[in-house]
Amino acid sequence: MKREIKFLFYFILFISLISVTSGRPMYMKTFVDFPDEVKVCTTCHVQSSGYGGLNPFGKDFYESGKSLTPELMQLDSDGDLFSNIEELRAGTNPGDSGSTPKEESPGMTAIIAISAITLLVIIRHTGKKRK
Ligand SMILES: [Ca+2]
Repeated sequence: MKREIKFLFYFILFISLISVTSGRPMYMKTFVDFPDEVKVCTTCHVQSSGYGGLNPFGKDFYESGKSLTPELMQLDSDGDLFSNIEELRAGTNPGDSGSTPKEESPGMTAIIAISAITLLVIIRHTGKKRK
């Protein structure tokens, strides 16, 4: 009985090591120019374990010869209205329609520009009244 338990322990350890080392880090090199958020298995797979198959981007990536072709970059694999290149640059998942780049807000530059224009209009207007 002890021998069988020992065998089972080593078998499970062996299987665990195989599953850890059978990851596909070579595909991660393809995404070297993009944020770390997309250098994960779920960029192409449904699950991080690799089970569940490929997501829509993973299928398109596979069909494009496992490389980031210009055609693949222009596609919107997950149908969320953002192209794959937009999503990869933003660090969102191009294979998950629930993961999208955030809408850009006007930001401080626009607020400062509007304030400066308003201030100039007020100064000109009050300057004309004094004359
Ligand atoms: Ca998309």
